Amino acid sequence: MPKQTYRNSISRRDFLKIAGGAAFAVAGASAIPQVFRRVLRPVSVAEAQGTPPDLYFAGTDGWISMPPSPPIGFYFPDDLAPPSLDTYIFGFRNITGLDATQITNQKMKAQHSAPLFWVNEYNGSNEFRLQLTNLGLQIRPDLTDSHTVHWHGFRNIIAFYDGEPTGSVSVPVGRNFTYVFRPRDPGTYMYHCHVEDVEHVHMGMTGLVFVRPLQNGNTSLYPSGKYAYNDGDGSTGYDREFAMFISEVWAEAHWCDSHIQLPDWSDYRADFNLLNGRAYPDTVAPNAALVLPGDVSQQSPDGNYYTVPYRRDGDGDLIGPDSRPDLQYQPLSSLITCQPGERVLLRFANLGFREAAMTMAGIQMRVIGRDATLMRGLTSSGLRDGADTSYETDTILIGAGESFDVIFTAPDFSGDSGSSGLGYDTYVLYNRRLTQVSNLSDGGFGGQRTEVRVYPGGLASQQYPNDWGI
Ligand SMILES: [Cu+2]
Repeated sequence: MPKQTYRNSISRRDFLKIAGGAAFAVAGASAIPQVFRRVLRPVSVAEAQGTPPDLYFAGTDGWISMPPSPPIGFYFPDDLAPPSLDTYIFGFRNITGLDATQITNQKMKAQHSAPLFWVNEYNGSNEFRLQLTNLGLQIRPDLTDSHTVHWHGFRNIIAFYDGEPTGSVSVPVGRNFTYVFRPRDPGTYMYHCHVEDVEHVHMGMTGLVFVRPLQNGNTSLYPSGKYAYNDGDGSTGYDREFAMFISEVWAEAHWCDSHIQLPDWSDYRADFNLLNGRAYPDTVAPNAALVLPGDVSQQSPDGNYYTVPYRRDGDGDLIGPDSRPDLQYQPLSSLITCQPGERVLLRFANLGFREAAMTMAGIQMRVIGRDATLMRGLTSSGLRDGADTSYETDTILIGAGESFDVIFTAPDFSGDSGSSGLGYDTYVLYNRRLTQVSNLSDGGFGGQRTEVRVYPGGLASQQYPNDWGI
């Protein structure tokens, strides 16, 4: 679990004594004492550490959209939010391939959850490099916090790249730094900023990352050649994969951060419960992804993407799905699409502060990995080639900081388009802790809930995780 750390420069309490007041947030940058102004140097890709990075992320603040809900005191919707948005966040953005002006434009354009990314298992030469720049917080220039990337559960980290700020470097406002990883253990992980981590994690600097196994590409064990682990027998082979990142929004804390107030974290009470940064029904809204033919800016040398390429405009800003422009900064859908007989991998990770009971109604899931570890016993050889400890269930209990990999086989299509005439069968995936599927709206549904839609056929193969294939 995260632990409290110290601020590296001036605390908010100290700042309030100096600057004295809440009018500051709306007064804007001109009201900032000179000592707090930071001149952003151009932050194009740094060459100082040698090899250019595979991915380049920015840390900043921003605004997102929760589903229509009754007001939560004066905390929600936030009265400072831009039109159609309602919740203040801190977060990351993928700025790979943007020029210096476009990068500077991304201040106050954070997304939630943080960009999903993946890397290939280390094969002796393919180190993975992630550069991070800190654009600062537009709404809170008084908060001169650094940011880091901490890869939670990563086994082979050296302290220099760990991102825990008391034991490694962190990235101050206007600076950048390149993390280098040799990912040796396939599986599903999460990452987050480790500075002021209760706050920065909860505010949105948190996302999912996974490591693809060396076994990938071997079509003799499973026809797709896609695997969750180096299983040796194809048991973790899959046809489609979907990230399911669990996080929460406590409206009071988010309002406090936009209004220069300090939330009391011992009062924690999440109002919205999110999958991939959205609360139901927004979880089943489309992806805002775009794979550009010939776009190699986010591809590894073997042609694999490292992250989902989201739609961007000429300024480098994100563009939401056509039908839901308000989801501009929550680009990843949680809708699961599949065809009968296909094996579907779900990668769950939880960086909310509470346990979730994710339940698939009517379809058995097989847990094939936990905490980036194949569900198989360790033998004296030091390999995970012992007893099969995978198991079938309809519910996984997933605590904060845990990850689960599950595979289910898509059931037969009923052959009945039903009264809805939609042309697919629908199953529900939801958090059985019923307070965590509510977003306070009439009917009591919302929060951590999405759907599995089984189509009789006609889906295209996936180009990226969570791709609908439609
Ligand atoms: Cu941070």
